[in-house]
Amino acid sequence: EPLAESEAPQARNSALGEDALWHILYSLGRDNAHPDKHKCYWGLVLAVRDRMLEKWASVQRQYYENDDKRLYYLSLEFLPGKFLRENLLSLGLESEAHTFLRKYSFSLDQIMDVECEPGLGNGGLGRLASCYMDSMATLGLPAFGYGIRYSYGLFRQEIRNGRQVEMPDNWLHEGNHWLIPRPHGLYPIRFYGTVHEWQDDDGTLRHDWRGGDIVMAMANDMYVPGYRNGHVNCIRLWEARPHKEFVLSSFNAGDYIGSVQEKIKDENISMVLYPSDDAPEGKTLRLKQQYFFVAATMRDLVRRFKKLNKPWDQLPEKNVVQLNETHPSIAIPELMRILLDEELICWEDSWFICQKLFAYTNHTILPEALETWPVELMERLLPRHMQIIYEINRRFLEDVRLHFRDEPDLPSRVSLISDGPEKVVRMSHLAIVGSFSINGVSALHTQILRDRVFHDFIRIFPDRFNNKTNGITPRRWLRQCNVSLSWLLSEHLGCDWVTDLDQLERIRELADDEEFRHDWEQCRLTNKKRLADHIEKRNGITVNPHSIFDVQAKRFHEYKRQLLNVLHIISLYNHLRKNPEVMMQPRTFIFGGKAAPSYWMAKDIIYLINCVARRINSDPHTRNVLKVIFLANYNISLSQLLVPATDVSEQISTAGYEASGTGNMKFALNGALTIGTRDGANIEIGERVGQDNIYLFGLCEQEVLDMRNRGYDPWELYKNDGELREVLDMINSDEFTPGNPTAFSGIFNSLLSGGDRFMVLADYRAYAETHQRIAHEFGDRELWIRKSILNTAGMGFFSSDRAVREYMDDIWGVKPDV
Ligand code: 26W
Repeated sequence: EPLAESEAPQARNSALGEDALWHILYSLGRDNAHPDKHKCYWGLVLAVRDRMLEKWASVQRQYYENDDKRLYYLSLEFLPGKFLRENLLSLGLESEAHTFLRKYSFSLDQIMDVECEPGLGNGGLGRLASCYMDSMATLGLPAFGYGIRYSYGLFRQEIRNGRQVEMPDNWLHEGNHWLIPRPHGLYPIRFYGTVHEWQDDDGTLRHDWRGGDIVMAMANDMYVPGYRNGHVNCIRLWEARPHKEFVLSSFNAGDYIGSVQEKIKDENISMVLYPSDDAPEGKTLRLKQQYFFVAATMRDLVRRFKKLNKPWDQLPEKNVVQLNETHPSIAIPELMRILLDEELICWEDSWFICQKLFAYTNHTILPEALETWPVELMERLLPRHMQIIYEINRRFLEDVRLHFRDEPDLPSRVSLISDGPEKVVRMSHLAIVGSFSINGVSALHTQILRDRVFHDFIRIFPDRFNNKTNGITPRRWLRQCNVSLSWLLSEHLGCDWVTDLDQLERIRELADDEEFRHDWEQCRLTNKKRLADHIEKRNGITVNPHSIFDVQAKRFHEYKRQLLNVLHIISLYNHLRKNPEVMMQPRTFIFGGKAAPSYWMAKDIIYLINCVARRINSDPHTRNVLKVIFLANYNISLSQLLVPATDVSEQISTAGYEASGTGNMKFALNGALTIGTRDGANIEIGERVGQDNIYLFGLCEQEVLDMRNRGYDPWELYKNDGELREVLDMINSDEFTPGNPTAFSGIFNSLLSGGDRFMVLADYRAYAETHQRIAHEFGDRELWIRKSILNTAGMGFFSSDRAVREYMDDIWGVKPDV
């Protein structure tokens, strides 16, 4: 244990292990005489949880006593990863846990195998939410995460015959003691129904939303301890339950079994996470999920505020709501409905409160990912909200017409409702109009929002837009996942870097120290061997831990260009076959990631990688220098294994498309060198680690636009670049799928006749040349390790502690309460 255990006295005096044994018997009802690893795991969980709950309860009391302003972080996705190790670390209980486990001859690693990981998110956006929750607790902020307790998280990915197969992720099948259900005080949530108008005594028109279906929202709480500061926050995940009175209606209707079944369907709302992170599915169930969790959350917020007995105009002084993407933006009309219809506050005051309460983060500029909902659906499911949205829009457009008299087209461009063949509500416009802050997630991304995506709104609300470059938590993404490097860092820096990542700057000078470089390389090798063992076990393939570990791990999407990576691998393979005598730097290319189940092109790319891998890995001519590995079911746990073992991190999206990226930060923080485009946060990583220590290549965002405007013809590149043509022709033949020459014609066509929307071929040559440089420089061990150290040294800025502090100071106005 390189880091000091918490000095703070534990409220619980008994040893952790004693408590674990106690829980095995009295909470789990199992014999605790000779606990196996499952019992040890569950016992430990409960013992750790006790300690967390004590702190949580006192922190909640403190929030009321100090009348703190509260932050509500609303997100349809969270990806916390496994809890046990993280919570032990944060609470300073690691060595106590080791002592307990040693008695029964288990290691913490073995015990962690028992835990399953909550996959309550798709990728970047959900993981960011979890990193931020960690930082908020570590900074001691009065913060509350809110989301959905999906019964099934993101599908488990299996690879069968080279193709992705989706399996259900029944993560709760054994129960989960990290999650505490709160079956008392459920909230009723309404859907459908009608709006009744009436006049009150002084003639004001009032609205009442009545009838329809009621679904109950039950809280499940997940706890987030700060790092050794005694602070514990909570993420409240809503679960749908049938209304308790349903039996009565079925009785009246006569069809008992039928009505019960009907009502059980209500639970479907929180059944499963939508597995798409590109194009939203315009499905009723998805909108129901959004409204369900938002309505329950706003109930919680209003309930807590009412306890304070303060006038309504102080709601935004005591609360702030951060919307993670537009997914929870129905919160804006929902709060309007509560204020107007239930609290009988006038429109102007209600709107004033709303606009001071909400802040919105945008995470994507892909036009197909911008959320819209058909007016017709919204009118049926949420009739009162649709009325309110129309009224928000009417007043907003009136204002726009007044201020921009000479721009008659502007109102229709910024309207919350778009007139197409089908009228839809543009959720991003709703979020912008209803929020006091709108932020992008990297400098480039925010600039693109200003210049292109939300250009009209910049002129209407110039002060609302701001940048908050993403960050990652150093607790999970260095201290926890890279124990050997953490030891080395703490040996030279002390332990403070864990909560003050700028301290890493101080290892810059050690890059010149030969002994330090040696130790650095040993740490990296240990991690690479661990990954090699895993690959051997999972894929049955032996990889050389001294080869370059080149990793691309992220969701599969055309814009992320896993294709560019495979095209290059195939050309390396061709080169090797043609020149069997040349010496080549041994390389291991590793892929991980899931494709949305309905995204056929992305699934074809996974198939291509697996076919290429099969071919290359079994070719005796190239076996010792080139390996291609696809690791199935990429998730947080697998990421924690990959990140510390990576030499080269692939961040090669078409410039302008990756809002930020956060994987890029994890790899660089652990000493990987990035090969990347000038996209998202890659640009800022380059500025921090130094241009000599990153491999940026290819078209920049402006060049992508220019080239497209000039008329980009991928066939030209096909004709002129023989090496590239050979690779493409192989894909368009049965080379990798013997007997089936059309397996990849979809891919081939998208790159050529389809116009190559993501400019894969345009960047190919620059990419291949950059890889050549990398292979060369990797061979110079002193040079490479130096660069690796300088990457870690420069990454302090990308701590989520920094990011959260910026949100706190510039947007939220909340203060630490520790
Ligand atoms: C409604 C369908 C849908 C679902 C999720 C559309 C879009 C999304 C997310 C915005 C996708 C996402 O995770 N975006 C990623 O967010 C990260 C955190 O800010 C960024 O680092 C990534 O660049 C961005 O792709």
